[in-house]
Amino acid sequence: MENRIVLAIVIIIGVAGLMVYAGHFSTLVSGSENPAPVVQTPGPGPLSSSGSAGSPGTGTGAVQTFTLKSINGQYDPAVITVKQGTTVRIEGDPKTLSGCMEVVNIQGYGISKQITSADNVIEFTADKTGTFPMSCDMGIGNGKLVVG
Ligand SMILES: [Cu+2]
Repeated sequence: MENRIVLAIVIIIGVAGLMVYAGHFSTLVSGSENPAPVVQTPGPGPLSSSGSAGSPGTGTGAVQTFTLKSINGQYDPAVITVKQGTTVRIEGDPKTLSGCMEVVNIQGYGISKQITSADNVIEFTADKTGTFPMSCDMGIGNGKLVVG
């Protein structure tokens, strides 16, 4: 009789432990579904020194550089926002973009790039407007390229 009670307690503790573990895990996973709204605003920037001060311009011909890192499987910045026509230069951080995060894909732009310390630059012209998912091959990273 007492053995059964002890067994029941052990099972309850075990199940509770599993639930805590699962809860923790799903928190980690769902946490990556809510990227902090880190937005790099294009802004006039010092790049457009062509004298058209005050006007944001079309962005055509401008180059915008971003350093892309991974923090706990989440891209930083999570959102890259540029104007249409901008030349986007993404310099991947090979230290944090490691493991499967080494490959950066931008859907809709046909970009799939392996970031290494020897070659860490993704460069393209943001000629299509929209929101384009950015992730590793497994869909982790949960980034976005927003072209407006
Ligand atoms: Cu991955």
